[in-house]
Amino acid sequence: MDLLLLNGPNLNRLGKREPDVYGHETLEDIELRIRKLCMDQNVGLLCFQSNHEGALIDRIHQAADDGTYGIVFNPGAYTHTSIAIRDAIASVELPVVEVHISNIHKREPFRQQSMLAPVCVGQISGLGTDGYVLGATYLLDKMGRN
Ligand code: CA2
Repeated sequence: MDLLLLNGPNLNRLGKREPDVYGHETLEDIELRIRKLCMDQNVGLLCFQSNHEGALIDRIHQAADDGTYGIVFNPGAYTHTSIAIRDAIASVELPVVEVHISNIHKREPFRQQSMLAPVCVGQISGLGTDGYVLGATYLLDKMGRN
């Protein structure tokens, strides 16, 4: 069984701008870290990033049908706006961990609300890119307990 690392809009630009907010790592660096973590436990990692809401929704649906165990998901700005992504998560049985590099609760008021948190198993926010590692670790542990 695999985990899916899913990233939303603009996260393909990580490491290129705003290092004070999002750090220096690129998305490829993050994917490599999570891939190594999964490999140590003989679990595969699928990675997908899109700047398009519908593509993210299609990928969530695909994960439900292809035997993926769970999703580590940074939805980017769709976190704050997308009822469609919320409905997609609610429409699948998979555990989804919402991850934010920055602490969205310390930022502008429009970032402090997540449309998605109520349908995710949990939210990790403000721990930098380690949040992805912590989210994946949670799912790997949960997988081992099943
Ligand atoms: O803190 C996070 O991880 C966010 O999900 C990042 C999103 C933002 O809209 C959310 O409110 C919080 C933005 C990702 C934009 O990524 C950039 C990467 C490089 C340079 C500028 C932005």
